[in-house]
Amino acid sequence: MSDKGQCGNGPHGISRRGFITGTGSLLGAAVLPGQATAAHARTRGPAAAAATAPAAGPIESGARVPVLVIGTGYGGSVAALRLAQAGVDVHMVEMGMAWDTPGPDGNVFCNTTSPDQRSYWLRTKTKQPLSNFLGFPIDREIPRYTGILDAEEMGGIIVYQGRGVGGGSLVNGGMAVTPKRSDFAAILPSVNTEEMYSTYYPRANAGLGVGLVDPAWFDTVDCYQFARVGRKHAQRSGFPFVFVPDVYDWDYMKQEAAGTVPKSAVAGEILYGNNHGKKSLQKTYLAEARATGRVTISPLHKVTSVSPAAGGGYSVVIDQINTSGDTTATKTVTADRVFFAAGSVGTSKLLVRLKATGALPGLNGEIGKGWGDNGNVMCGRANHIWDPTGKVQASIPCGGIDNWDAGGAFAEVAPLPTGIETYASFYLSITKNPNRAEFTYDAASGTVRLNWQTAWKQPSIDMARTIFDRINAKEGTIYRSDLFGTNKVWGDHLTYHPLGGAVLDRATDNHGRLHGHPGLYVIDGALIPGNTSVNPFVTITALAERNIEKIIATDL
Ligand code: FAE
Repeated sequence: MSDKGQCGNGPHGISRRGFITGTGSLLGAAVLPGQATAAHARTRGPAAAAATAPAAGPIESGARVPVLVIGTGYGGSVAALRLAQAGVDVHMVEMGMAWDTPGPDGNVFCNTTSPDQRSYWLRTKTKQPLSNFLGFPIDREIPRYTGILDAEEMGGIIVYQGRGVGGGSLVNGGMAVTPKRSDFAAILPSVNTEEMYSTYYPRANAGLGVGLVDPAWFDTVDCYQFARVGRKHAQRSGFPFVFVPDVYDWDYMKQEAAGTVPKSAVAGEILYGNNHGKKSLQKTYLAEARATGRVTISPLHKVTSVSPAAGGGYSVVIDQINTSGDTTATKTVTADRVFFAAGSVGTSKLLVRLKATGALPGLNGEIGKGWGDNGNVMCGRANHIWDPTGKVQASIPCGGIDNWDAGGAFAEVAPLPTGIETYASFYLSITKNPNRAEFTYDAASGTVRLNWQTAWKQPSIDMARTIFDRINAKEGTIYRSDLFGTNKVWGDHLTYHPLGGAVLDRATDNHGRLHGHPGLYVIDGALIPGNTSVNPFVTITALAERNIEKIIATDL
């Protein structure tokens, strides 16, 4: 692609300077986007080059678009790609940054062990999921910036979410798990399970680039010693250990371990982005969507309102923000159709406020309901000195302990990539926690609240204990109590997997069409009623594939 094609005036007359402003470049005008894109593409391959090719530029006030998608995570990316392939022009609006330009250190993303301004969304101090080590707090001060990971405090729970073009795919562990059929059928009974498993899960897995670790390599490599210890302890207590697929490029990781390419997972990169190796949405669905020439993206733009427009369609109000989070412009555009893909919390907060304030009066009473944390709970175990877990740990988990049927918990054997030997085994459990919370609008403060209570994690703790109490008894080991505070065993204050708030077949019809307002759709994790029994993004993607196919066939 020529320099002009990448950075010159686009079809809508957007200038090079306009593109830099719109994307929230890390270097501002110091590095031209063409240079940065080329350098970045060299390290990430051709698909990445397509993904980072600039779109036409940020949306302009007064524009009219056929389809506007709010958010660029899994649901939004699937919708954009399939609509574009069907010949529809799509504009995506994303509140986070583009994450396509290296910072002064030459990297787009900062490392987990040295968080800087790029790490957190508008915070002056990091809010690390593991807040302590040996009981000491490890959070540090950072400049306030539109960083990549949002630790959103919603009353009784901190909800971690990715912010930027690619949504959660920028920060997550890439664990790409298809649930067991029977579990899916119980969670979403209105959806045809046969169709999901024969068509949409395979389509999602192919689109995401899902692959499995090579078991022979896993058995020998240093960076998965922690996972082999996890497997040994699980099996000795009679629990099945299962390999879990991932979107990380396993061949690349082999080369990292061999020292022949720049390290990412093996260097502990994960929470604040992976500079190499991970097939985030920027490299898969969004790269394909952009390659159609029909999809444009406005980063650092936040949707604040959607309401019926006088002449038909919907009037969408968008705040353009700078990297300090300040609004620099407020734009109003009109869209024939709007897809809510702002993530479970983002979509729920918007819809609850729009219903309560009368902007979308036709929404039904199910809006804001059915929210769950996918039963997330974390814990660590202290191993004996003869069971070291390794100084170098690949940040990408690749296995889990399945006690879902007997004890209601599926636990991923997670890394603790500190760079030193900790003798700790660390786990994120996904449990069958039945508690569900509701978002409500507080008119006095103009904010949306979630009524989740920290105590509602107790069922998750009990279910996780069905695994770890038995392993500790068998191994003669104990829980670590220094990772989430002093004398605190359970990481029960957070979730990585928010789900629900605009549940399928309740707040919407059986394909995500919002009741009461034709042309408005929900297509993200908000559709799923609080739990997927495993890590959720493959299910979010597969459901989006199913719904968008129907919507394209019948509504457009
Ligand atoms: P999501 O990916 O969150 O995208 C929503 C997008 O909308 C974001 O980019 C927002 O910035 C943007 N947005 C929100 N509000 C607005 C607004 N008003 N205007 C404009 N833009 C807006 O939604 N899942 C797995 O399956 N496997 C894993 O290994 C895994 N690990 C995780 C690790 C971490 C640390 C975290 C935080 C999550 C992890 N997840 C994992 C969860 C997964 O990333 C999440 O379920 C999906 O990203 C949700 O997809 P959605 O499309 O619903």
